[in-house]
Amino acid sequence: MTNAVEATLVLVKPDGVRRNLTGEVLARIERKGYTVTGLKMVNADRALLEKHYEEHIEKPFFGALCDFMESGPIVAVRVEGNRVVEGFRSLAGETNPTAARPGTIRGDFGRDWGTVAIENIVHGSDSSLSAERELGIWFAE
Ligand SMILES: Nc1nc2c(ncn2[C@@H]2O[C@H](COP(=O)(O)OP(=O)(O)OP(=O)(O)O)[C@@H](O)[C@H]2O)c(=O)[nH]1
Ligand SMILES: [Mg+2]
Repeated sequence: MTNAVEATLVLVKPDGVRRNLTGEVLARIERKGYTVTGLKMVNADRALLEKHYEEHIEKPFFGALCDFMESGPIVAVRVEGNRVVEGFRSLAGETNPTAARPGTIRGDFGRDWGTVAIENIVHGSDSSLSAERELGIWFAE
């Protein structure tokens, strides 16, 4: 763990965009003191998602995860700050929104909806290596 300025990839997933939570997510990032340095709306296709979620391709939920991520536009955000990778994961909360603590994005706005794919509003890179890789995918020129 270093304390240098770093960047992370945040995605407001289709459920977050549909529920008009994009502004809420951006506000929490900014109020925490992180800086938004890139922002775009993307309709992800399967090829993009296979790159993004390559670690999950063999998982039984992968098809449902892709269907969910293709179900509407995604807002991709590049965020900068000291230890922002860890910091945003902390703002997001646990993967499962039922278990995520109140005060986190997933804990305050998410719940289980009975769907195969867990709808949990946001994605945040899980390491600075993942962040570099994922930013290259979503913000490639
Ligand atoms: N149905 C189901 N979906 C899962 C499971 N594990 C992960 N997922 C889905 O796959 C996504 C990626 O999983 P992970 O990378 O392990 O979780 P995460 O890092 O908290 O979530 P992301 O920020 O989206 O990468 C999750 O956000 C869920 O939508 C699972 O056990 N069952
Ligand atoms: Mg992940």
